[in-house]
Amino acid sequence: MKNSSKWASRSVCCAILAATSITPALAGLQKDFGSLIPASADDQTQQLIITMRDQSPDEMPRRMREVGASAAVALSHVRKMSGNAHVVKLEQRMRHADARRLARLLAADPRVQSAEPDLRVFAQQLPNDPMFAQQWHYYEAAGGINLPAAWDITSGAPSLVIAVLDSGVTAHADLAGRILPGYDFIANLTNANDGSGRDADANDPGDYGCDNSNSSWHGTHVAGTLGASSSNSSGVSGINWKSRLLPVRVTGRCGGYTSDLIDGLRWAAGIEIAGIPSNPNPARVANISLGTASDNCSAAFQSAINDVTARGMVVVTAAGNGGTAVSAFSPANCSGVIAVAAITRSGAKASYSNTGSMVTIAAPGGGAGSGILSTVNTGLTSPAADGYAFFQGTSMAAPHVAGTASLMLSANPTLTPAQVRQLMQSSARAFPVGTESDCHPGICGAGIVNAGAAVAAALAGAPLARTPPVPSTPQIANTTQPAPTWKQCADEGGVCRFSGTRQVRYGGNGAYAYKSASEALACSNSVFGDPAYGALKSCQYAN
Ligand SMILES: [Ca+2]
Ligand SMILES: [Ca+2]
Ligand SMILES: [Ca+2]
Repeated sequence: MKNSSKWASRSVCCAILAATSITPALAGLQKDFGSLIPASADDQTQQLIITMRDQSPDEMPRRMREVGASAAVALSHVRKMSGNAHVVKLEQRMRHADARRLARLLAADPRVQSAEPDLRVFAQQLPNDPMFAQQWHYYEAAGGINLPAAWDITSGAPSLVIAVLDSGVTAHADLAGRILPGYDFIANLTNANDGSGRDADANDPGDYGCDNSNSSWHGTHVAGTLGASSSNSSGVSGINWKSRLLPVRVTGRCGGYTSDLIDGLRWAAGIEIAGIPSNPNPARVANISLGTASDNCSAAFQSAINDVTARGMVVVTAAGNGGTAVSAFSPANCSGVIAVAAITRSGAKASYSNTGSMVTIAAPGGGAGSGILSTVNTGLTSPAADGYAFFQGTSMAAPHVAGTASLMLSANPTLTPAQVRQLMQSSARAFPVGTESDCHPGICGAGIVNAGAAVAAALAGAPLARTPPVPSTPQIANTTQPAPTWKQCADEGGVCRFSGTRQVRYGGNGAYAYKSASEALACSNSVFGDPAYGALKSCQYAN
């Protein structure tokens, strides 16, 4: 058991039809609903359920085609189902979130009573990791986060990135394939404990040797909760099974400096840091299970949080383990963060948890005898063998919330950080009463994070996209020039390869930046600039 007070601180493309008029309200929203997606993805459908106001069965296939044409999508009638609704097929699969946006567009048609995606459902699947049964914090009614219900909707989008600002991550079989190359931002040689200042190796060499302490493997434990290899018949389960983890090393022996944390946070979000190579994998979620006693949020830290939040990053941080007021603990007392208090297995307030009105939400951090089980290393100093251990603390509570945020953004990448926060709070579970130390709103946040309800709310809350900007190259078919067909070539962070010189676009959800290139082009913000939205970005070339 670790000392809980330690802070080591988106075709229907090309189905452009001219036969029917397009109502002005819908103009500009036709075009693309999502990018091409792999056939293996769970969160996709090729069907809608539509109920017409005129429910007579006459010429339903033609009427469905006309409704689709008004929205510039090809709809083919499959069959009438119960309740006077109809199953309608799309030309190709699209993600559930995109299908929901399309359905809302169709529902705006006065001929349509209702339209919704025909979501694919799956048997409730639990991971086969042998230690999952000991991870009460994922599923128990009193102190768990209702995670299996979230997994029914998504276990994570492969293109999403979660930054782990912590002590680095050490090699572990149950994290294999889950970790991106990160960066080590520790400038101070004593803290670094790896013989050098800042470097490209974010592995945790151990943080032993401060007051004779053993190594904590704090970052490895937090990373395992966020995203251990799951349903791999080995070890523990992580909250997110598919999104990638970006280790940003900011604490080591005897902690670390806020200045390194600030630089690391901006870098994680894809902001350039002088002297450091660009981050090719900008994160949408950052977990900061770190902090320090401070009566106010430092101006420099608040500025960094504002910068990364403006880029769509959700910043989750621990409320702190002092058992005192969260207002005296930073960065939990900074504006715009999701500050997480800890509850025990019974759902009671954890004795160590900081509390107060600045807490956003609560999550399991464990208590004596019932900690949070995740990945560690067995080395007392330097890394030795893979291990698993129960830790407790708000450091352990925060990744339950950051992991849930990553699943919400996987289900609906258009959500802003403020929307993630609001949906997470409104879907939270009420604190149990009659524990020895009840939590309640006002001291422990809106409630206990409910991953299943939060991810469902994220999916249902898909906002209708704003009108896409007019692209710099012709997009819509007209009588003289056909629109190009776009071929998917890379996810964000990858390299788009093609033959000859072609137009390449980067973005999603109808918003794209365009470049002309020969042979290959990196699919990243730094090459294309950042389209105003389309958080789940990918690249396609004109075929
Ligand atoms: Ca170093
Ligand atoms: Ca290093
Ligand atoms: Ca596992």
